[in-house]
Amino acid sequence: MGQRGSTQPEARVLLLGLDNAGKSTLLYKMKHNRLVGTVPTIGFNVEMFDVKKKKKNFALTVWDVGGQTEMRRHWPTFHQDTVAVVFVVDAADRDRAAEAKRELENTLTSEQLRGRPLAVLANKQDVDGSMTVTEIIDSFHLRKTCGDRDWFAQPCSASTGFGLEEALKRIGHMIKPPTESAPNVKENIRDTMNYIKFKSVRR
Ligand SMILES: Nc1nc2c(ncn2[C@@H]2O[C@H](COP(=O)(O)OP(=O)(O)OP(=O)(O)O)[C@@H](O)[C@H]2O)c(=O)[nH]1
Ligand SMILES: [Mg+2]
Repeated sequence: MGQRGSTQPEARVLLLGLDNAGKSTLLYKMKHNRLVGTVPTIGFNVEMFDVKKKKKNFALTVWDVGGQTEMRRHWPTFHQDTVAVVFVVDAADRDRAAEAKRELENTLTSEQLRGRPLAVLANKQDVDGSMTVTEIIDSFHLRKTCGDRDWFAQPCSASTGFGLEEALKRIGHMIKPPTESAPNVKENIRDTMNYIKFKSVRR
């Protein structure tokens, strides 16, 4: 993360989804346009994207949190100050669709995420026989589950890059720019680290 953007106000986006969904692959492909070999995330990764909206420059920080079962209980620690959720689904893994649906629904019950916009990314579209976006919208009952919040679902492939630029653009459209007085990226990341440490010590 460079110094250049570190004094910009931050809008935080949370990247969630089951283990193996492709979150980290997607994050690095979006950031560096490179396919990076990943290992299961224990903890989180964070990357920053410069965004301009309504003549305001701000930093979109994307927080990619590990999706393994034992990591999921830490997800709520990241809810505070999140302006939008991006939920990544492994569209090639039909056997785990019900589990992904359950975790998404669970996440959306969070008080801290109430009314926050949601993007559902149907990843691994390069794999033959992957679930289509329509299948995911229907089988996850997304229209009902999302209720009044802004949301969209989009096909993508973190491996090939298909759909990622559009997804980032749509996420940018969906969120409100942070106010000038919002904490900057550096302060926010430091505060979040302290908050996470505090939570884990108290657990
Ligand atoms: N074919 C294909 N494979 C993908 C795609 N995206 C990710 N993968 C593969 O899926 C596996 C898991 O990817 P990760 O990015 O590590 O998954 P993750 O969601 O970060 O997993 P956790 O960190 O455990 O939560 C890796 O072998 C990736 O190469 C994709 O779009 N297509
Ligand atoms: Mg990961």
